[in-house]
Formats: sequence, structure tokens, C-alpha cells
Amino acid sequence: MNGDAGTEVVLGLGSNMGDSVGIIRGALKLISSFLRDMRVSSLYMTAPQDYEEQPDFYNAVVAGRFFSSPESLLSLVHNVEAEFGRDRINGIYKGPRTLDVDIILFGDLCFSKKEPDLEIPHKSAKKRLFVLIPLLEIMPDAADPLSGVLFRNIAERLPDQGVRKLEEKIWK
Ligand code: PH2
Ligand code: MG
Ligand code: MG
Repeated sequence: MNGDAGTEVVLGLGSNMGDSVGIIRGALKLISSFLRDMRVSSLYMTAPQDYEEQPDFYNAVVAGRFFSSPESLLSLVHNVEAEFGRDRINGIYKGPRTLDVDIILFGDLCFSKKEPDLEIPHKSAKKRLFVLIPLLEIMPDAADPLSGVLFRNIAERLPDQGVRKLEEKIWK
């Protein structure tokens, strides 16, 4: 799993509280300390899914090579969330947040466990265009490791979810 090339991982970033653009830029800077050969999607403005009584989100996806375990990646992304004021204790479940960083893919790994709660690939990614559209921008040939189906075929079948690409440059 972690040969010399590391594991190609994909993270989804979201924010709908505070200076979201600044927060996502700052989060990418921290993430670049543990992902090699980082590629970043455009920034998107997206209608809230699941819990709809909240402001629109800014979302983006980042991919890169990682050289340790899924559990250590989870603890690194939790540190990044905490750095930007994410409160995992008092926040509303799926509600407004300064920063959410989700592990979407960890190579082809399919994995699920409690304590810490971790499911890979991310369980809602294939229903969510705010993940799939930016993901396809940087990995057009990626497939769901569970089914082998190309994400572009999955995305094509989903209804419009209000995902708009922004001009704002967020990385390099
Ligand atoms: N995150 C959620 C719930 N709903 N909707 C959008 N548009 N973007 C998100 O990042 C998002 C969401 C829970 O993590
Ligand atoms: Mg999350
Ligand atoms: Mg999330």
C-alpha cells in the first residue's frame, strides 16, 4: 500500500462560516505539508445538501500522494480542521462549519471502522456533485473502488445540485 510512490489520496474541503476562501487557502497550505505532488480543483460555490437550512458552501477537492496510514491521515485532517476553529463537539451535525476536510479516497482502499469513525471511500461522495464535479476536474478517469464504475458515469446520472465554478484562484 505505501511503496515508494505513496498512496494517491483525495480530500474534500468545505466551508460555509467565516472567511471561507481564506480558510480553504490556509487549509491547503497546511495540507501541502503532508501531501506530495498536490493537485487542487477550482473553487466551487454549492447549495447545501442534506441539512438545507444553512448558507451555501465553498467546496474544493485536493489530491496528492500520502506516505502513511489512513488513521494518520484522519488525525492530520482533524488537526487542520481544528486549526481553523472547527468545533466538532458543539456544531450541528452536517450543519454550518468553518472547515470540513473529508477523506474521499485512499488509493483503491475500501475500509470501514469505528473509533475513530472512518469509512473509505467516503460514504456520500458518489451522491454529491459538490465532491464529484471538482474531483473529476483533477481526476477525470477516477472510478469508485467499491463498484469499479467511473465517477464521471455516476455524476452524469445525478440531478442538478446547484454546483457553480468560481473564478477565484485558490492554489498557486
Ligand atoms: N457538507 C456537509 C453537508 N452538506 N453541502 C454542501 N453543498 N457542501 C458541503 O461540503 C456539505 C454539504 C456535511 O459535511
Ligand atoms: Mg467531515
Ligand atoms: Mg463532510
